[in-house]
Amino acid sequence: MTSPLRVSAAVADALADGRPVVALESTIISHGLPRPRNLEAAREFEEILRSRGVTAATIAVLDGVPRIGLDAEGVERIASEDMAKASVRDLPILSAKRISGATTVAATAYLASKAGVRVFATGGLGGVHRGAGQTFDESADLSALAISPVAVVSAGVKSVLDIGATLERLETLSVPVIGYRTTNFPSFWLRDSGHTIDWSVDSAAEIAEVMHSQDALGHGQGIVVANPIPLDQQWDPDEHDRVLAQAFAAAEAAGVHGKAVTPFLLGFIVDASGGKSLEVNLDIARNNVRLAADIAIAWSERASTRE
Ligand code: PSU
Ligand code: MN
Repeated sequence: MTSPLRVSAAVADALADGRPVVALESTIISHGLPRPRNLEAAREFEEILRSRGVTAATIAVLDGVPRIGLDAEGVERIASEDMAKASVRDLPILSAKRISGATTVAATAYLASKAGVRVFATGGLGGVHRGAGQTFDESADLSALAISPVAVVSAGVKSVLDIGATLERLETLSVPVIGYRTTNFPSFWLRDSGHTIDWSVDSAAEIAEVMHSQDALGHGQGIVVANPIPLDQQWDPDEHDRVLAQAFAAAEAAGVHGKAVTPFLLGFIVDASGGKSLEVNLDIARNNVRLAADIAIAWSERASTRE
C-alpha cells in the first residue's frame, strides 16, 4: 500500500539529508487567527524558519490528502477556505470523503511523527476544559501527544482551560513537560499560570538530548516544551482577567459547546480586547517558532555528529 501522506519535496529532501525541519499546524491559521492576518502569519512563521535554514512543514489535509509541507497555494488555501477543524479521529473520514481540513495540534503532531518530523511549533496546546468533570471535554491534543514522538513548543495552555487538570492528564499519559528556562508553567498570554513543573532546561541542545534519550529508551511519547512569552510582551494581567470573565459569560449565554468552544472563546477574546490579545498571540507564536528552529537545528547537529 502506498503512503496516504504526501510529503513535499522540500521536506522530504531535508529529512533525507538530516537537515532541520519544523512542523507547523493549520488550525491556528484557519480557526485561531482572524483573516487576513492569518495568511500573513502563516507566511511569516515559514519565513522565520527559512531565514534560519530550517525547512517549514506546515501540515493540513487538502482534498483528503494529509500534506506535510505546503506550497504557496496550499498556505493560501488554509488561510482562506472554510475548512473543517481536523483532529486525529477526523483524518480517515477526510481521506475517504476527499475533503480538506485544518489540523489541530493533535492531528499535526500525529502526522508529523508519521512523516519523521520531530519538532513542532504552535501557539498554545489544547487541554482539559473547565467543567470537564461533567462534560468530559478534554482536547485530543493530550492523548495524541501520548502516541506521537514530537517535541511540541508552546506557551502552555490558555487560561480558558483548566491548567492544573491539563498538567495532571499529561502526567497520567506519561508525556514529559519541560520548561524552557523556567519551572513556572505559562498560561499562554501570561508567563506564569501559578502552576509549577518539575523540570526545566536552559538550551535547545538539552531538549535534543532529552529527545535522544527518549528514543534510546523506546519511549514513544511527545514532549511538551513550555516556552513562556517574554515579560515585556505578555498581556496586561488585569485586562486578561477581565476579558476572560466576559468570554466565559458570552459562551454560556450563546450555548456553545464541544469543539466549537475554543474557537468561540478565542474569537471573543480578540474582539473584546480590541485586538491586543491578537498581537500577544502572534508574538507568542513567533517566539515558539524561533525556539523550535533552534531545537530542530540542535537535533540535526546531534544526529550528524554522533552517528
Ligand atoms: N489553543 C490556542 N490556539 C489555538 C488552539 C488551541 O491557544 O488555535 C487550537 C489548536 O489547533 C488546538 C485546538 O490543537 O485548538 C484544540 O481544540 P480542542 O480543544 O477542540 O481539541
Ligand atoms: Mn473538545
